[in-house]
Amino acid sequence: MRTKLIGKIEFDRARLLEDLERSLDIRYAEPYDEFVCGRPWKSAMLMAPGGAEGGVLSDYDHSEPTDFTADGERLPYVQDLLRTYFNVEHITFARMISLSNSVLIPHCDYVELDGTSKQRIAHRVHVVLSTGEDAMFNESDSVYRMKEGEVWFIDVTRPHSAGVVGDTRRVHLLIDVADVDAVEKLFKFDVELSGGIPDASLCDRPALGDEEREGLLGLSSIIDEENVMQIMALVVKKHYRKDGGPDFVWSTMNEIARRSDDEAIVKWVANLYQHTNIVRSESALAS
Ligand code: YCP
Ligand code: CO
Repeated sequence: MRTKLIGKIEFDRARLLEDLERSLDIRYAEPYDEFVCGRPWKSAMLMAPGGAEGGVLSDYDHSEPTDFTADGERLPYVQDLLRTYFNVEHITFARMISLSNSVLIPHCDYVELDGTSKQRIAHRVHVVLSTGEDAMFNESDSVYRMKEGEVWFIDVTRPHSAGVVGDTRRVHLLIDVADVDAVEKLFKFDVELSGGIPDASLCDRPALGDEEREGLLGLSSIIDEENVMQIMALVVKKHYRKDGGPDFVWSTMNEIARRSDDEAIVKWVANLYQHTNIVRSESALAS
């Protein structure tokens, strides 16, 4: 499913705020740290097969119907939202994601999955519970904002990244749903699918100036294996605010690496790209 806006949910703000407050006490997992430049990407599993604990790639008994986990039980309003607006029988996983002061490396997901898993989590839906001006999303060369209450399909097979370039605690529900013959069956609200990312959601980004570009490329003189993730963070953050042209992040990182004349850095960047965009295997980063 290509990325698109599905519709909008009206929240009961008082109840939402109560759950957001409660969610501060959850012990989040912090997976995918190799994708993260900044503070951790925090994830709490709220629904899973049999209500069992674990991450998306854990070994679940998929014959069990999806149910709320212990963390899911702690958030009564979020539970209500899921039951009221979704046909929960199609949900495989629902997670609460919290992000602040952090950007993710542009990457593709599902690359590690086989055919059966892809059926179970055929579509990725985001529900925006809490966000701000400094919270953005990137897909290919576009940067856009999902607003509070909006429900989106995200095509995670395309290069994408999330970023919160300030202090906002951005909280989304991430819902993985099984393949169905008609997407309307997934939802219990008025679905009005946009064609692609609506223009109104796109961020207006001025073109990156020549001096800024040279400044970034000049990081080649200081890049080393200890600061390469910080340099990645600078490049990704710049991408959220300025339009640097096609494939800005990876072409800039490759050029910084090339100019550094450091074989180890060139390899490091190439391996990171492989791991995050092409094949996901634990050994890809080790070499
Ligand atoms: C996502 N993909 O795009 C996740 C974040 C890395 C893998 C962490 O939401
Ligand atoms: Co992703």
